[in-house]
Amino acid sequence: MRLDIISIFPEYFAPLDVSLIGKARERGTLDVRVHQLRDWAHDVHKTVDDTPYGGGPGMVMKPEVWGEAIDAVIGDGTPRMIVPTPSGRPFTQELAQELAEEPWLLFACGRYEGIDSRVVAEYATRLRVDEVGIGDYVLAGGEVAVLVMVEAIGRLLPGVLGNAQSAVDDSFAPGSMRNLVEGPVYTKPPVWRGHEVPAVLLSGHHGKIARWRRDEALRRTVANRPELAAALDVDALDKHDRKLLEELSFRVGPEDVAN
Ligand code: 6GU
Repeated sequence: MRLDIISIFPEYFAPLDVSLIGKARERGTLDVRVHQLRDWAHDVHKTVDDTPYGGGPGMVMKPEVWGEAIDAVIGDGTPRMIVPTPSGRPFTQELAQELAEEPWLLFACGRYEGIDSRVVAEYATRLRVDEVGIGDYVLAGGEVAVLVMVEAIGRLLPGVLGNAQSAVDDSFAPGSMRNLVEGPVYTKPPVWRGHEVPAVLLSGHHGKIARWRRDEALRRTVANRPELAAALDVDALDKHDRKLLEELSFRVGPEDVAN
């Protein structure tokens, strides 16, 4: 997969040299190219922003600089373009999976109040363009969001994870224990500072271990992600699951209307 990133802070992407993603780059599974947007600004100050039409706070990134940068980076190619912004569609495991199947991605990182909207309008006539956000909070710029997305996408590429099952078991992976987060994990020693590893995990009884793991996943989902638990498919739950949810006084389904 080829990955181009345009930003006024290329230094933000140093972490892509390490760990799984760094190894994938060394092997050639990932071809990451980070570009300095200011290379396409022509005035002495390398200006990339200007005041917003209509007034208001902050600055907006200029379309001409972005246009030249994107044209130079893509040539006559047609990458899928991602514009990180808190107002974008949510980045989910499903979108990560979809993007992992693309041969070429281009990330256009905005700072300040964002990029002049005509840039997306222009490239949407030629490329598939998505504005994407990573959660309901506001970052100072798209760079960290792109690191998040690249890591989520990169680990799904063939051969990037040592153990292919790791991605299959992910909390939000399609078809896993869908809509359940993962439960707790333990390693040696069996007792640490008086805390014991749950005995069932040492029992060697695979059926009981699987059941226990599912129970713990359900408990944690109810505690930490009640909106996911509420959306569980009742028909996909067995008697044991239902009993556990009953014990937790948790009702699957939409919240009752106030009465
Ligand atoms: Cl993609 N960018 C910024 N600046 N803030 C965000 C975001 C992106 N996603 C969530 N918050």
